[in-house]
Amino acid sequence: MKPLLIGGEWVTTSHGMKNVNPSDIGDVIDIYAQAGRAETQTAIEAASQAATAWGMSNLQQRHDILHRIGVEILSRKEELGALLAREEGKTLQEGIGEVMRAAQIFLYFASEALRQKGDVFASTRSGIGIEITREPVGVVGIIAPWNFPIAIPAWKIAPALCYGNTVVFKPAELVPGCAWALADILHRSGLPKGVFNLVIGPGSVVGQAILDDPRVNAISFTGSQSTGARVANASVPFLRRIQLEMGGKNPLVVLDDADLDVAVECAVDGSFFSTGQRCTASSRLIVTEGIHARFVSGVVDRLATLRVGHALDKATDIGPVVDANQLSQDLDYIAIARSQGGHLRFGGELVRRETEGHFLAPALIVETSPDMRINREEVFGPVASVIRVKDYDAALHVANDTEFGLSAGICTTSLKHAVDFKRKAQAGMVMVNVPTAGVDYHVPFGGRKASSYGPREQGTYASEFFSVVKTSYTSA
Ligand code: UN1
Repeated sequence: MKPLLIGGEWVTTSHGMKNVNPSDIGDVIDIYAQAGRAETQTAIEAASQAATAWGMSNLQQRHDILHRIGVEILSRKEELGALLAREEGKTLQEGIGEVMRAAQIFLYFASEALRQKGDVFASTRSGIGIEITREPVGVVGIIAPWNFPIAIPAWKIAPALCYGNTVVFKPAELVPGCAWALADILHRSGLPKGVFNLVIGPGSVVGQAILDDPRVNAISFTGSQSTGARVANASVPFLRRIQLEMGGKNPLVVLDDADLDVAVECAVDGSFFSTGQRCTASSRLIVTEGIHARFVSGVVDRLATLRVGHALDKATDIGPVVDANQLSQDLDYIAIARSQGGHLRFGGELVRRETEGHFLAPALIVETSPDMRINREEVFGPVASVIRVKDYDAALHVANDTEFGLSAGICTTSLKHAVDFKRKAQAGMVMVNVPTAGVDYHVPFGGRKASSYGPREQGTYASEFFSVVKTSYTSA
């Protein structure tokens, strides 16, 4: 059984949980010790004890540790990528790509540790100087989702440590393997005891203990809207700092003047790669009349070339759905879309392979309208719907007609429409002729409306969440 990491010690508990491979449900990856409320509180106490010293630690030390972590992750990318693919169901290639991204994030924040800077202002009063500096927030609770088992933890943990905070990390229950591997690397990196703690367990126990604890000064969360609301409600009484990344219902607009190959590739990648299990996935394909027929048959032809199968099989393009619950949610949404008048144009059926896994053929639903549930609620699977519209203005209107606002894409060769869409899309990220999903690691990530709350993640903008500003006035 793999233990928890609390206060710099590996800790076992009496309960363990199986980590099962979604490509082959007979394959148990390992058993992971489950934290209860008491272990979580011990971890928070350890992080709290370690906070002052780590907050004052020198930047060379922080740089060296983050650098060491990044280098080790990178040097083990095949092995960790295979573990990721085995526990989450991403293909091996996608898994290795994600591990490389996690490594790059640690290396990026290793360098950022050396670039902590402030401002100097002249005062309105004579003889006084003003300095603006940034200081750590303290103990940060990190609650991560299952769909990026190493990259999302990395993009929360690396800036937290870079800016001098200590961490209590709760990974998603479905993916303890990558979380444990990451904790093991952090444990051997030279971090002082208690600076990083790993508590694995259910949200109702471990997550709740983090929410309830006033010693947790900030929480960075990625996951569902309903859990995000719980994080927010639990944090208000403490006036705790929060950063929430929740769902998306991201539009990809395809205009008549689009390059057809680019549009098909953007749609297939954005909607179906990583099994569509990305909050940045393009789930609404909004297509103008003149290209609609060519675009739909282009996507269908491309989907027909993709193989759904075991994540570790080199021939696989699309891995399994993460678990039985998610699979039944995906199937329910396909059924709901059909019952509301959508036509299933491709896929949507269970696929049988040699191993028993949650394999679903990517589903393309056409003839849908913006008010249907399939176009309003996040599915989080390999399911995309096509909405036919008259022209660019109608496309823009439909694109923005959603409670979400994470990523919005457009495929067009018109500079006029591209510029207008960049300006008017109500989303945190806009993509022109690139997929809505698959972002760089050195620039801000986040959305608007019901998708996100609080400062952006990633890049230098991460410092807005992971540090607090101090304004000092000095008269000599
Ligand atoms: C990406 O599209 O590269 O949970 C990243 C998610 C997002 C990350 C998407 N927070 O899917």
